[in-house]
Amino acid sequence: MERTLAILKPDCVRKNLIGAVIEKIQNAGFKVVALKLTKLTKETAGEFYAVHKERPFYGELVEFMSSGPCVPMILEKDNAVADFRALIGATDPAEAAEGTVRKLYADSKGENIIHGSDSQENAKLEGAFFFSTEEVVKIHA
Ligand code: 3AN
Repeated sequence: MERTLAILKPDCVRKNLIGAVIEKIQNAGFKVVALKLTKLTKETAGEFYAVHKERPFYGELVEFMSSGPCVPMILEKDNAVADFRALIGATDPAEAAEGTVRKLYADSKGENIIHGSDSQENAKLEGAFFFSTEEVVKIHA
């Protein structure tokens, strides 16, 4: 069983779409094994997106990700990383496939509703960024 780290971004929370997006995720076969509502500071958002530090949109991304509460989750499923990336769609909602979360709900490349880890290695690092070992359930009914 593989795991990935998802974040319902501040635009998702502001638009009252937490339930709708989680329903879609669960209907696609993902089990939620950790979940919280939290708010990143500019410092923690900057740390999370440190790999994008040199990108022109870094400042905007840090501002946005610290602009309101978000919902990080660890999700479990066979082939979780790739299957979740397929479920959320391309970074730019205009390019995202029909029926994907970003196509349905996102406004722009910057405010694109949801994050999904891009590799198993990053899924582990990102999961540990938000959750302690005790916060991840061991057995899921
Ligand atoms: P993804 O989230 O699809 O893996 P990345 O890793 O290329 O996309 O980018 C990380 C985040 O940076 C995206 N989720 C998006 O919020 C933001 N981002 C990416 N490209 C742009 C851009 N051109 N303008 C503004 N924000 C961007």
